Amino acid sequence: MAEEQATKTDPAIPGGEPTSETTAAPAENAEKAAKPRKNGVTRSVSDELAENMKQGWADTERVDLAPIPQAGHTAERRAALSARFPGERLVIPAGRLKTRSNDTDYPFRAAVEYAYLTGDQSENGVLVLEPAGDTGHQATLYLLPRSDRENGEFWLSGQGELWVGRRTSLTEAERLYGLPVADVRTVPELLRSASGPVRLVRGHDATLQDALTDKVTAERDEELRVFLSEMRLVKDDFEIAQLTHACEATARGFEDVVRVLDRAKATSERYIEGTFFLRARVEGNDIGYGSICAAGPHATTLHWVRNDGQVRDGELLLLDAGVETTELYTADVTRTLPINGRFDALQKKIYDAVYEAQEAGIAAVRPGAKYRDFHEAAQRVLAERLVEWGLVEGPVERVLELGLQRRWTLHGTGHMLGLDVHDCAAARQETYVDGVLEPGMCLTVEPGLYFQLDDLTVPEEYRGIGVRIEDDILVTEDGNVNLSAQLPRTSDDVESWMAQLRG
Ligand SMILES: [Mn+2]
Repeated sequence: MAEEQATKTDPAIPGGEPTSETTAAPAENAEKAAKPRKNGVTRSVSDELAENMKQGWADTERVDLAPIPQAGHTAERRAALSARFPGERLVIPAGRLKTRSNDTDYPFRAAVEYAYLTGDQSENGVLVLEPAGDTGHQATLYLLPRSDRENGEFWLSGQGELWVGRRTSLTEAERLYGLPVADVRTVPELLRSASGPVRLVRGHDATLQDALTDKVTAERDEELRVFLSEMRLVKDDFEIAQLTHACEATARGFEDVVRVLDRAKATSERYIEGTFFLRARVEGNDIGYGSICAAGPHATTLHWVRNDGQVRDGELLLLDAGVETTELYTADVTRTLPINGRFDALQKKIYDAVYEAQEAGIAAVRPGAKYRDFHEAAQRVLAERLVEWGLVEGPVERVLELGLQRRWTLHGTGHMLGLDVHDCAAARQETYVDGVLEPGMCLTVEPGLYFQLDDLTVPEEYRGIGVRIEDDILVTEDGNVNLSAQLPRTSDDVESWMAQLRG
């Protein structure tokens, strides 16, 4: 009933013309708004109220905006993209809100390709590079404009500014992002009527994919996605500063956790998850991935994110967590901590072996080295220890050749890091896994040993112990820098750090 009344009393609300593609976004919004929203209160709108709500609002346009700090970098990234695809129209969407349930949405996170090329993070945004001149492109950013006061959208639509907050105006966005900005509601029609070759980053915006369905091919679109992934293998100065900040904030989050271990013991692993999340939200945008807060045997489950277990003295806590900055770059750090502050003899033996493997891995990170080198260096150390401990029959060369150590090492030793925790995932094998390290690459080195609770091939005392140490390593001109070195790594340093924090 509220729905009917809202649309009847104000026929100008977008959505009255369902055939017009350019009003698709507001139409959805108007539909949403017309439903009872928030507190289950239904709204009926008199003509007098509708008229009243149109007036008496101050002009809040900002003319004092400076470009975002990475505006120069995003321009360079767009130039590199332009040079790779001359004469082709390139469409890079931010993505849309995803429904969580009924009228609530998941927190929005812009597609990394879009954030990387624009520095913007608005839902529904689209970057279009139109061929211009002989080889270049004209880039235009398409965004949802500020809510219309005249047609009531700003207070009657669920995505109106009164509900979700003020958006930047298109003119403000031009100043912020350093490129022309236009109304995103024109994009589907623009793409439908355009001629010439087009490529789209798929998977983020079904409306654009529909609009381009006859013009794009999966193969050509994949080439665009691969290029944008490979572009990000080498980080620029802005990105390195972001990753550095992400690691610093993450280190503070780990300290927070150590300080509340007693409260975690009184509750559950959730206390650790919540504690780290608080740091991530206050210093950054979010956590970069689901925090793994794995106490005791949970440490042997690689992606333990249920985090609902007990935290007990005498066991280890494997904490794998990262703060994501406001510009969406994430750290990815793991420490394995004795919950009572002291490793026992076996825990220390296993921990020290993983530390030694990580040291060997980090030492193999330098420009010109093969990407695979640090993994192989770390695996060799772990295989040596496993043979030494009598858990697998040597010689070490045989173990490595057959991969027998992998029963307990389980995963690769690292991955690229950046806007995605597993960054550059679409890069081709020859540029990533079979590639060579270059200055500006940032990757994790994270060996581990995991003895499952039900592993009958190891002595009982090993079972239920899992250790991983993970740091974020930047390749430099002459070697590497450990961006997460604020956190201790040796077993002795971990113990004294914990003692200090717990006072
Ligand atoms: Mn990792």
